[in-house]
Amino acid sequence: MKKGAIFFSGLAAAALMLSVACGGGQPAPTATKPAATATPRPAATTAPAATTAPAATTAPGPVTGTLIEVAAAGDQLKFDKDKLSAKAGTQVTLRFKNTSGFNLHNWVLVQNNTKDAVATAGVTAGAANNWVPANDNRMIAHTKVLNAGQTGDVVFTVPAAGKYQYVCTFPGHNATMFGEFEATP
Ligand SMILES: [Cu+2]
Repeated sequence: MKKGAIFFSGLAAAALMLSVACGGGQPAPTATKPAATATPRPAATTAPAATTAPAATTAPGPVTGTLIEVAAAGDQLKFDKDKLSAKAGTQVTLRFKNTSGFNLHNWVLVQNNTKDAVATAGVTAGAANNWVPANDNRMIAHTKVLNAGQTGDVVFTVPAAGKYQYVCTFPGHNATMFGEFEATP
């Protein structure tokens, strides 16, 4: 009896040492980590896909977020407002009325002090691309080119607080047809 009990406890101790040596406790915590980080990822990636849906139009559509209106100053190569503002991070529907009787115009929101460079790149892009460059990170949002008398919307998220510019990139208009866009905190 005594010998057997010692032998048994010796085996139990050896088994315990083995399980410790194998690090039996380690796989459990590492297995729970990926499960915890995997769940927030799909939720975060589905959100931007849904917000990119609204596109620029050549007719007034439903308003998403705050409506901001701007127009051409009649037949002048100018906007009727030289300053616009909106709260950073909010959604806005910018509605641009081309009140001209004959001029074509667009409304393009760009990084500060880049209006002329973006307009030059827009000329290269051509009429088929609404006189705006493709995939240009200086450009934040833009309407389509609107014919005389047309009204168009573009829905976008206001960028980080700071100063930006808006400009018409139709060839030859950017020198006079622009304004300041302030994203307020
Ligand atoms: Cu114009």
